[in-house]
Amino acid sequence: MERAIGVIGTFDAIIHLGDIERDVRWLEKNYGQYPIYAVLGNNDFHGGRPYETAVELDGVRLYLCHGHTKGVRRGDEGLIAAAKARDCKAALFGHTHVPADRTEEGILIFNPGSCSLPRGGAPTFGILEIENGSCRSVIVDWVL
Ligand SMILES: [Mn+2]
Repeated sequence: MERAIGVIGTFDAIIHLGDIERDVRWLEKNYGQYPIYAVLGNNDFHGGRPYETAVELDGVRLYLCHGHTKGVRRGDEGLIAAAKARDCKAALFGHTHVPADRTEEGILIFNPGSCSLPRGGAPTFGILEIENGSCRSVIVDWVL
């Protein structure tokens, strides 16, 4: 995370999509001046955060979940339904550790992958550039 944040440089908020374990405490300690949005994953047992939520950033509503309760290994249907139910333009998830950046039924399906435990490729993270109600998504990969 520290390397990813260094690569990004400037940003307005941090989103962590679950299996947060100690990560969010580290983020809050080191980057507590930024808004940090985080959801619990299937390996989080301490509570204190929701399993899913929606946030609105500069006019774009984002649905956030870890993905294990939405069947993300089988397909996008659960994500699309949950995002639509919350009037969101994008569904952000983790769990698979495999990056995704595609649009289905008008919903951005976005998984940043993993910057520490990638599966099947290089470490990755995601950037969303949100401005005036529009959202541009990028997956960044790099070799450690
Ligand atoms: Mn998981």
